[in-house]
Amino acid sequence: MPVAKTKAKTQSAKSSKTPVYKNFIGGKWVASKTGETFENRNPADWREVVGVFQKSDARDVDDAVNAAADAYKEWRLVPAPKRAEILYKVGERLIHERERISQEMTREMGKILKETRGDTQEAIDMSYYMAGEGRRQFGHTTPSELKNKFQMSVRQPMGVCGMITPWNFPIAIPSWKIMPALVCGNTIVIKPATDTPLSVANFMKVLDECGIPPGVVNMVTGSGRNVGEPLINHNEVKLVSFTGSTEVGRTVSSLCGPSFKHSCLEMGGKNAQIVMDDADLDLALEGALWGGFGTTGQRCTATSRVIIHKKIYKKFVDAYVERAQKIKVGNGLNEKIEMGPAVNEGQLKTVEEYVKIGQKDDGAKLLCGGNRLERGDLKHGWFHEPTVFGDVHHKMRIAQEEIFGPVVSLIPVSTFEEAIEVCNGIAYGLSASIYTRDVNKAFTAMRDVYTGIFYVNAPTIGAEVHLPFGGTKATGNGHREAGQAALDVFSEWKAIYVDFSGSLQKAQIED
Ligand code: UN1
Repeated sequence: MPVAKTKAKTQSAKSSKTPVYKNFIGGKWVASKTGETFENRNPADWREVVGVFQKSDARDVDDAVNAAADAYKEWRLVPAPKRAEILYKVGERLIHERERISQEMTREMGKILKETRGDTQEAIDMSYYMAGEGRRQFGHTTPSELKNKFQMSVRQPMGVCGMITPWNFPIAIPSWKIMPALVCGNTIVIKPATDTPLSVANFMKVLDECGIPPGVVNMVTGSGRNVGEPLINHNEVKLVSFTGSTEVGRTVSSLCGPSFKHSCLEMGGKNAQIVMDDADLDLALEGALWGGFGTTGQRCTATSRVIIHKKIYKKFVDAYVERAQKIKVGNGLNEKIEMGPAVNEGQLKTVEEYVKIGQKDDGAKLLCGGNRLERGDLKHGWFHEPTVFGDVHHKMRIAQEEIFGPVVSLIPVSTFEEAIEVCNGIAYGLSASIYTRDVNKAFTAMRDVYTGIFYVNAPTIGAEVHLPFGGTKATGNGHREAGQAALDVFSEWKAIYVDFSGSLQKAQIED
């Protein structure tokens, strides 16, 4: 996912009605030591300031990490089922607050209400799922090779976890990180994306109201340079969990490397949906449209490539373009709207840049879209037409690089083998899918496509919280979020041996 860029500053004077949000440190809402703030504007209408947030620096990070380190001393000793009781309450409270939180999320980052409700739902699902782990977190017991010796493995928490979260899933992704970290007994400092601090502030408020002890969860808002980096570099931070661009992920990894600090990185994607000649074409069409233009294409899992068998290429492409042109673009608070704006001006410019690259450098065929939308009220937001390129060669830049916007490349192929090769022929490995009625092809693709997530007869988006989420190659560094896999990120195994023989027994040594 590309780096967040700050929104345009066209309205400098703050209205007295604009809410001001503070950092959440040690159970209190506190102003930044810098005394400075930044504005969070609505990408569907940037005349609206959604809120004013703290422009924090390393001093605020230090306060937050110290609060988290202090709280860790007690929190790690709270029995996991008791920790989980708070998580259950959070799930319930989020259900009650879902509508308000989702409306505010649409206002701060633009995706349509149905999707922000889904985003909040993911946080609810994750709260309940990880609450269940309060009574599981299973380890192993196993027989010893020696007499009168007992052995087992247990999970131990790690301490203060630093979290850096993106703007495209403003509450779901923080929940993927916060909930498993909490149930394992860690404490947290989170830096939300500068485009979506309100959703994380809402999450903090819910956690606080549900009885999270002071200091267990802390939020510091501000830039990557002034908050993110000091957080990553802080000695007391034992692990950094990051979701964002591959470029920033590389920096996170290199900052963590020298001290062997753990890092869990979720980064870019360039996901493909394969449509075979025997596919249910209507189903494949619905999937590719939803996967390509849902969330304005701003998902790591977005279907930004559709690999289509030549036999059905023309039929599929005609239908796809016709439908893409009909997508209703506008303010996501209007229930009739199907696609919202880009999150900010920088993101819109990236999309415009790639449209040029597609046409001029790559020489692909622009089949529809390609322009910024500026009619009527849309001129006050960062809107772009759903854009489709046809006859795309898989090596073209638009088919290789993550655009993170409503731009889809349609790639013709002649055989199933070629489809798999093209699907795998990119730097990333997050998600992919195949539409086919041939069970042999489906199973072959399940085996041979090298991604962290794979779908059969479904789009590349829509992962559920109880299965591992993440990818291969430049998408990740070997970790997975969500599911049981998340416990491995937020805890460390300890193997425990208890010798009750009363004598020195030497493992592996013959007497
Ligand atoms: C992302 O794209 O950054 O699988 C997260 C999905 C969602 C999560 C996407 N549940 O599409």
